[in-house]
Amino acid sequence: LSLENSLRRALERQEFLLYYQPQVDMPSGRVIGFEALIRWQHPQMGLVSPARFIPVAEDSGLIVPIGEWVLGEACRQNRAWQEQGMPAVPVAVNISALQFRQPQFEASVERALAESGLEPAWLELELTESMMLHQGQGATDLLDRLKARGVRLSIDDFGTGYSSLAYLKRLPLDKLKIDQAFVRDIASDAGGAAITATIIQMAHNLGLSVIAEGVETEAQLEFLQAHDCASAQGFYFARPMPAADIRAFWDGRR
Ligand code: G
Ligand code: G
Ligand code: MN
Ligand code: NA
Repeated sequence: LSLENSLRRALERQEFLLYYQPQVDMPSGRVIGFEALIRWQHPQMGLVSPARFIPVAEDSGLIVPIGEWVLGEACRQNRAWQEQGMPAVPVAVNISALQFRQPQFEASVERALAESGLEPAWLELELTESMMLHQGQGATDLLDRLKARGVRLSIDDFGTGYSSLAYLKRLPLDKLKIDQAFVRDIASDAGGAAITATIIQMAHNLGLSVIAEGVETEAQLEFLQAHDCASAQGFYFARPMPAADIRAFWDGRR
């Protein structure tokens, strides 16, 4: 059976699950949100990495129903955490370019919110620079409407998209996520450090929040704090983990 065919059946067989990776405030270490990251528990292959199946899902169009499932499940889980008494924070969901271009995308966001009862402010959509590049007025209007609803908008992998920066002032964005490649190079490469510092500064100047991704070491953390980066995500703080482990993680931090 091809990966694509297995993928096709995975939704109905409920083989997907979401892991969640905490995002923390610096220097307090307070949890300020979670990123939802899909995993595929295949009955024979075991846990399949999204790096392997997301490209297949994108090429086959299956990313659309899969992405709709992710939106619904992330909203449902975040609402459930709130009902269990955890402090309300946003859950960030990765959106594929193909999913974003579907006419029903906005309706799928609304459905996820309505079915879960989650307030829009506790949902964050992770978009990419390349998605902004080829989009016209329709996409700007769509983002304006989502923003007016209270949904948060961030740019994932910021700095890798080869796009013009003009969209940053045109679109109603909330946050830039500094790509892990720059963060990884902070200690070893003057270029990585310079780019990271510049993105932080630019975000401040534009009134956007900024988060560093892929933080793994104390040295990276120190650099980020010295450059006023207010939040971070990475193995240094926590790996992505199943929803059931998030409660314990949170309790251990209070
Ligand atoms: O969590 P991990 O490092 O395995 O993720 C690998 C890649 O898969 C990352 O680029 C991440 O953005 C992407 N990814 C993870 N979950 C989702 C998802 O729900 N939807 C989409 N479109 N991409 C995802
Ligand atoms: O493309 P996106 O930024 O959504 O990808 C997130 C991916 O980064 C996930 O696969 C997640 O598992 C991975 N990730 C998260 N934190 C770290 C980290 O500290 N180091 C590395 N190498 N990968 C990380
Ligand atoms: Mn992401
Ligand atoms: Na990223």
